[in-house]
Amino acid sequence: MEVLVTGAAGRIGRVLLGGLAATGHDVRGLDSVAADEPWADRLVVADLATDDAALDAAVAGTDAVVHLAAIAEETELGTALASHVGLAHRVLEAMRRHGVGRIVYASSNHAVGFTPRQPMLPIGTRARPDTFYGLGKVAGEGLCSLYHDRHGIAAACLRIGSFRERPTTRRHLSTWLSHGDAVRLVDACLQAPDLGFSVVYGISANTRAWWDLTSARVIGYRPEDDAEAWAAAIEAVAPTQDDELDDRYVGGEFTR
Ligand code: 15L
Repeated sequence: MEVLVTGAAGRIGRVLLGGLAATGHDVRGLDSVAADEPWADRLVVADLATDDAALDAAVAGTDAVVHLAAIAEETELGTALASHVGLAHRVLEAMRRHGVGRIVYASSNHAVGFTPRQPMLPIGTRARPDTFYGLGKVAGEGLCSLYHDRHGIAAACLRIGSFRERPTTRRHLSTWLSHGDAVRLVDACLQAPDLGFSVVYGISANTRAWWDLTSARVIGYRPEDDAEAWAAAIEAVAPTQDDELDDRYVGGEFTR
């Protein structure tokens, strides 16, 4: 498929650009900053927030957009809404103009972060954002739902956990998303024949997972990694007071 990745020079974008290309997709990227990577020639450097011409040129002719571009941390409310809803709106409008029928939207586990920890959290649990960042992601998911219902754009909203090369904290033993599984998850969203509108948790096959991966498996996600391989090393260090506080809610440190 021809795929545009926004935020391609970011932490997740860099992995996806290489990973999706390796699985056979024809991938291009858009970001406001350059990346010194082997695929730099496929990255357009432009400001998604203001550059209509660059956005139109990047979206035209693609089969799907993976929309990652956003500020991936807590900000004040106006900035969060501009980042998580405003940018997504610009992307969805460009997709509508150019007849692009599928979006993969980088949401976050922080959309439900103030949910108390429990053995297995279904995807249908009510939104419980833990920050303005999480609230922006809830609203971004709502925007994808609107464009699905109003314009027929298929959408996968990924409530991404802890995207890291490897897990490093106790919480990561449950929330880790490996680089390889991130590529597998996005690839499944791109290829699912009946995607419709879908919200899924984005984590690896962690033994201690507390987010239910059923909706992700339905669209074809087959995770291969498990944070448990690092459990002994992580648990060899005594838990800190922060670890204990982070245990109360699924959003961990964002709820402190
Ligand atoms: C996120 O959504 C953040 O962007 C990332 O920095 C991590 O904090 C992650 O969630 C997490 O919950 O570990």
